[in-house]
Amino acid sequence: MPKKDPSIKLDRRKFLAAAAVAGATGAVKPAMAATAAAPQAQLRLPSALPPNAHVAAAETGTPQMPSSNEGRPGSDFMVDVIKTLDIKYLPANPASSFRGIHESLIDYGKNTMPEFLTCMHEESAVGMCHGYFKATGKPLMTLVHGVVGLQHSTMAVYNAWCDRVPVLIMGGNDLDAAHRAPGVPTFHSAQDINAIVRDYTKWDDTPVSPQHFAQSFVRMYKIATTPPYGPVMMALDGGLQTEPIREDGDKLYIPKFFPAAPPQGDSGAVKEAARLLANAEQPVIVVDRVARTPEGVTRLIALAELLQAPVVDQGNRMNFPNTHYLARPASVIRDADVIIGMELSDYWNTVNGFIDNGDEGIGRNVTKIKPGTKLISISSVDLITKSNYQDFQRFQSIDVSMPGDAEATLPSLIEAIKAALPNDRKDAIAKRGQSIRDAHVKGLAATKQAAAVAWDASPISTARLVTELYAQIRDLDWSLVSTAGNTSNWANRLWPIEKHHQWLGASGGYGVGYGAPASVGAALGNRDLGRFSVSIQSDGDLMYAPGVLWTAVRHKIPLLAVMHNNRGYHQEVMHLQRLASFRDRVVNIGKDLGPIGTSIMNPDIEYHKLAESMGWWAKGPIVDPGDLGPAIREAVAVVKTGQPALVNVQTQPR
Ligand SMILES: Cc1ncc(C[n+]2csc(CCOP(=O)(O)OP(=O)(O)O)c2C)c(N)n1
Ligand SMILES: [Mg+2]
Repeated sequence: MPKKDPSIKLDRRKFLAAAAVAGATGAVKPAMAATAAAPQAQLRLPSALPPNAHVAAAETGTPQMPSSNEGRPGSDFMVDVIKTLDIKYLPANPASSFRGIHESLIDYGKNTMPEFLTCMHEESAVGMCHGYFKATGKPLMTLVHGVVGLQHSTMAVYNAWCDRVPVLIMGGNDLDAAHRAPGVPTFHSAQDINAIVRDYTKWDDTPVSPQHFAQSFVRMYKIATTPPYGPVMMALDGGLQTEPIREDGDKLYIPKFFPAAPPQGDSGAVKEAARLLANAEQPVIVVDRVARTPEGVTRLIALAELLQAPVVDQGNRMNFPNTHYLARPASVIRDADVIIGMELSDYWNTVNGFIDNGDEGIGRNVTKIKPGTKLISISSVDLITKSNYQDFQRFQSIDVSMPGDAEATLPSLIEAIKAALPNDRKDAIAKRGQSIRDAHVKGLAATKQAAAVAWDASPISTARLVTELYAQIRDLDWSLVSTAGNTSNWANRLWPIEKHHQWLGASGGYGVGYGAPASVGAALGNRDLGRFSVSIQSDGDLMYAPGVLWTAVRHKIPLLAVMHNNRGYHQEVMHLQRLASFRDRVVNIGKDLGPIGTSIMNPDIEYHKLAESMGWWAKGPIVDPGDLGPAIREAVAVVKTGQPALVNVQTQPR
């Protein structure tokens, strides 16, 4: 290609700047018209001079156009790279720092694979990616505005990190200080935007050439989707997106992606763990995020049945059917002589109890297990610990510790246990199973009895809320995508949860505001898989970023959201009440039901109207428990037509 005359470029830029000024302010037009109409001598000076290009850019924040539009834009090649990976959607809030790739995605890429979904907050976009992955096992990508958009997204990124969920985040950034536009685009640029999320992402990069982008995009996809999964970050320079590609004789290529095999526990340690488990009198299996896939559930059932050992499911995924006779509550660990913990986010807190406030007001801990109990761990979390954020929890000494992925290690562990099981113990093991079966049946009866307490209360009891809800969805291929707020875990205790997609787990980092966006993201995934999505939506959680309700309607995402509207931040109510009692004081409730700063009432928020205003079918407030079943039935019928529906239910605190 012949080299361009730089003076021509300059003229073109000047022309564009003038055009931008005319378009943005209208201030130049009259002066220009005057120039055209009147001879030089009669030119009257305006009372205020029109802004020059520099001032106009600073005032309007209109970023510069690229130096040339000849040749292939870098961002078109980026789209080619992105399309080699199986990324179906791109939930994002728009921003100029990624306008290059945005334009390429929707025009050159025809807005498919990925399809842009309009979000109203970057936290909602990442939360949607988070929920979508848990429903489908496929990662999504998002684009955020460098600095401010990324700052908005951070809590959701932290939740994904703690929950071990891959999210591909790309942030626009204008790195070149000599060329970026002054004013807003410069406020929104940083030397290293990735630093904002570096402590809670698995990897990040800032590519400086199209080829670098291709390598790094495939690399970030691979890192994010290799267990332990996690969010990854890429800063996308504005110039790299918008400038035409100069190939300099080298042909660009796109590396092929092959998934990596997950890491397994060391074979010697697996044998040692098997020996301990096979010879244990009372082995207990504790699981948290074991089942990355439905296969994980099958493998866990095989392990539990082989050992006839109780399984305590800490519930950050659906790991084990709660209808299985070996499903037991956490209290069973007190009798254990061997405990195997798999993908536990908090091993210390599994075997120790922490009493808030305690005798001295600073917390007290008690052991929950017998002295001498052997502890085994398989966890991939050991492979990605970082220093700053304390999600690794208190240190727990472990007898046999295997950094590795539990689901992937289960087949070799099962084989090793089969080989280690002494023949003369087989009867004792079968007997152990029978006594656990009896305890399971008794436990279920006790749970049902507890659920009946205050059945007719108004506001409505949380047990009744989830029971009425289940009655309306039981015959569908339902998926409980989120339970925001605290409904005393009733859904997981009362609903038969047997399939992997029937319970997607919680936020990971306990950052409130996850429930609404994650449930919309999960519902999107479930929509394409033909499942019926249901969420229990708390009031506090919804109000962090309710704009995601609009996204659900705009993109035709069916979801049944039944509200646990206890008109407050009840978790915080309890913290303050408890601490005030400890200090021999009565907590100040002002004119509300909860301590000052914890109520969401006076006025009560009309969530049904909020949802309606964004196009949802909605009903409420439901105060009489007798009205609940019929209202949910109506909502189910609406969701079956492909729309979201919300039922606003006033509930007991938890
Ligand atoms: C981003 C964020 N802000 C504040 C908190 C502290 N917090 C923990 S639970 C909670 C209450 C949430 O209210 P809601 O979702 O209505 O649930 P409820 O406790 O009422 O069931 C709050 C504010 C948090 N965990 N995350
Ligand atoms: Mg609440």
